[in-house]
Amino acid sequence: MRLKSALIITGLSHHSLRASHARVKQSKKLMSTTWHVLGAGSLGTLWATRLARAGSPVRLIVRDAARLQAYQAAGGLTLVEHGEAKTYDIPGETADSSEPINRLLVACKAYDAEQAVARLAPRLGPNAELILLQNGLGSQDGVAAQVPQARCISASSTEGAFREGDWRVVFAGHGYTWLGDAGHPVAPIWLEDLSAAGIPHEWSTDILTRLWRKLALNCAINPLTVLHDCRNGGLQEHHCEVATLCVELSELLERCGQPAAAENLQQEVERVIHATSANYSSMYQDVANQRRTEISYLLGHACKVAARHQLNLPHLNQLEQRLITHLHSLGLPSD
Ligand code: NAD
Ligand code: KPL
Repeated sequence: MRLKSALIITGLSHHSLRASHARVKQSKKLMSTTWHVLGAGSLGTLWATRLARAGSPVRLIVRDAARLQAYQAAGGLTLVEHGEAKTYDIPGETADSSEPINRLLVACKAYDAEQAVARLAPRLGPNAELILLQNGLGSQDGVAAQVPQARCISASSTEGAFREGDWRVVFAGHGYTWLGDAGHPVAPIWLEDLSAAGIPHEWSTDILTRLWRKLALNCAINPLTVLHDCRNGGLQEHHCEVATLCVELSELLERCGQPAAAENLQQEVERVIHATSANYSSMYQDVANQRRTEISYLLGHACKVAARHQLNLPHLNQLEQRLITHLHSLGLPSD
């Protein structure tokens, strides 16, 4: 009714209104900085499709020419949301393309990030910004060292997505993404692209604390779900083991200048175990699917930092050894 009266007042027809919306979207596309998305996996697809849907210019960077050919044959990226699939014909390219990159969303796994970004470094513009979606810690510093001229923004996300097939991703869990730059507290203007795309987010001035807190949660839960072969809820039967790890993780967080990340850690771990009791942890899923885990950027990173601080954390070290042995027994890498 309101639209109808607006059309009468402005003298516009439905057709010309639609055409003018399309023109606004098109001119937004022409004016805005392109989002280059590296990695057509779960999170890369989740971000690329929502940004493209909102009219932001997006280009997808895939591994090589063969993948590019396969992508083009598929006709775009498909996002399945609330059971409904929609395909977005986002232009694709490889790292060898020549177009400069000013905004890069790094959406590969932590163990691929440094090398993938190094290949793109020659294409980065003088004010380039990188958004790093990797879980855990360690890869962000590795990436930043490859591109000292660029601004690197880290992200910590509770959104969930999984690949249903090539170029097809299911939006499985609504959540939130915190973004921040430990060296520079001012928020970038492109956060408005995220709002327009309906990507729930918040600028964080303590992103390192958030990343450490998430890392600690992952260290207390994920390896044990693999070793006990259980869902997150199964850890309720291993209460003492979880509690002992939380004590050591809190000690580590305090020692490396992250006391806020240590606050009520055990309580938070127990809350997450309860709230996600029916789920399998991401590490459990990686192992079950014979995929490489991000161990080096989670438990491995925690143990490495503890050693650097000459902090003795026997249970955490023992957990790492048990996990490495288990991964080797399955023929999976432990780095
Ligand atoms: P994924 O394996 O689904 O996707 C990664 C993609 O990157 C793959 O398609 C891979 O081929 C591609 N890739 C790797 N190297 C590349 C290169 N050099 N050039 C082009 N493409 C390359 O991984 P994901 O689940 O999207 O996870 C990405 C990161 O986000 C991880 O650190 C993960 O822990 C984190 N994360 C994921 C979720 C989730 O729900 N999937 C949630 C929160 C955090
Ligand atoms: O983030 C997680 C994961 O599985 O990676 C939770 C659910 C918090 C368990 O550590």
